[in-house]
Formats: sequence, C-alpha cells, structure tokens
Amino acid sequence: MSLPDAVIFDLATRVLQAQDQAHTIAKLTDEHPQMSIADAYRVQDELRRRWMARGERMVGLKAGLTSKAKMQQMGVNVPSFGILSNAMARPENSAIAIDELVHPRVEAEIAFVLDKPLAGKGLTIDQVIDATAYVIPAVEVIDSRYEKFKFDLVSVTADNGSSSRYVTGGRPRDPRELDLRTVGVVIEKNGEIMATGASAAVVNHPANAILMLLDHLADRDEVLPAGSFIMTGGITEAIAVARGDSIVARFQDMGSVSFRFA
Ligand code: OOG
Ligand code: MG
Repeated sequence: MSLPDAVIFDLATRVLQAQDQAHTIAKLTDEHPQMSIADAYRVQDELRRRWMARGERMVGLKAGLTSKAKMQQMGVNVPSFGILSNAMARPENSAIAIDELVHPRVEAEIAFVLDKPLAGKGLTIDQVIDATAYVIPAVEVIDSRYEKFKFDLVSVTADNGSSSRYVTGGRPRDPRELDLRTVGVVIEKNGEIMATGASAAVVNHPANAILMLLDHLADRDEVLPAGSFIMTGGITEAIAVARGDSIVARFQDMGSVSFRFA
C-alpha cells in the first residue's frame, strides 16, 4: 500500500524545510515504517515540483551509493538516485557557506554530460559513451538531513540522496580518449590525503551507474534528455568537512576540483 498523497506532500514539506534551514529531522521511516522506495521517489517528485515552482532549473540526476566504499560507509547496499538543480551548483575555487549545511561530507565523482538522449533498459556502456559529449571531474557535497547522518534506503531517497551542493572543474574530456575504469582519484583536505581510489569502484565502470539510472527511469517512464548532467557516485568513502577546510580532488588525466568551506 502506498502512502496517501497528503502524507507524501507533508513529508516533502518536512524534508524541504530541513534542507533549506539546515536542520536535522528523524528518519521518515521512524514514523512511516511501511513507506516504500516508490513512496520515497514520490517525495522527490514533490521536491522537484516545489523547486521548479520557485524558479530553479533541473540540470540532471545523480546516482549514489554506487561504490562498495560508499555502501559500507552508509550501511546501504542498493543505489539511490536523486535530482540535481542549478541551485546546488557552486563555482570552482569558491567558498561554500557551511552555515547552510548540517554535517557536510565531500565525494569525488565522474560526471557525464550528454549530447544525445538516452532512454530504456538493456543499453550498453558503449551506447552511454556514444551519447556523451564529455566527462568532467566533480565533487559532490552531501549533507544528510537525518540525525548523525544515519538512514535507510527509503529515508535517504526521500531526502534526494543527501544532495546539497556540487562543484565541477578540471578538464572536460572526451570519454573515448580515456579508460574510464582506471581513472585514479585523490581527495585532499587541507593538503592532507584523505582518500584514494580508482573509477572502477563505481559498479566496475561509472557508465554502469548511468545504465542503472536508466533502468530506474524506464520504470517511471522517464528519460535522460540531451544536455543532462549526471553524477555517477562517490568513488571513495565520503570525507567529513568543517568551516575553513580546503578541498582538492585530483583526477588522473582530468585535472582537479578545488574549493573551500567558509
Ligand atoms: C547518500 C548519497 C550517496 C554517493 O555518491 O554515493 C552519494 C549518502 O551517502 O548520504 O551521493
Ligand atoms: Mg554522490
């Protein structure tokens, strides 16, 4: 049984307020243990409607919990997808206001920008590459609205996969010129190396995260239009940050992404 529309609406209000005002809320499943993954995506749909109603533009989608490091860190073993709005984007080398966030963490991810639409199930990595204009280094700032950053798959999905900010940078690359399984990544905080990884950590190839996203979208009769920006998920575990921290994520052959928290 899915939750009534009025409950979904109320949960979206609760999540949106927590996101906008940077405060925590109890896991939604504490109050609604019967809530399903489909209900959680209905909350996301309602968030999207409200973002668009206040003038935000949807720029793309993200896949999260796509690497073992992330799954182990969060105790969830199924990917969660989320929506990216232009209001979450921050420029490279900027200062991200930490007062607008609860307990942020950073993740290094490979992002894809499509120049052809993608839709349907059973596509291949080559078809994803063929539809890709370029790949670009990205750092996602995730910020769960749940207490102690603890959640289950349903609750995190309703919180739009903990999305809060993202920064792209470095060098856009043609994916045909790289081996996207073996891109090495180093995350530094204040000059100290905090995590290292290789892009195959994301479901063997980051394009596989897009195939999983397409599967999910096909079930909802949705597609990835040309121009979509897609983040494929943290390659390593996420790193907690505080005011004053400087972040540099270095991507082999793709350049680096730098910013700080103020
Ligand atoms: C959920 C979001 C995970 C990723 O890249 O794995 C995510 C979370 O860990 O809070 O964005
Ligand atoms: Mg992420």
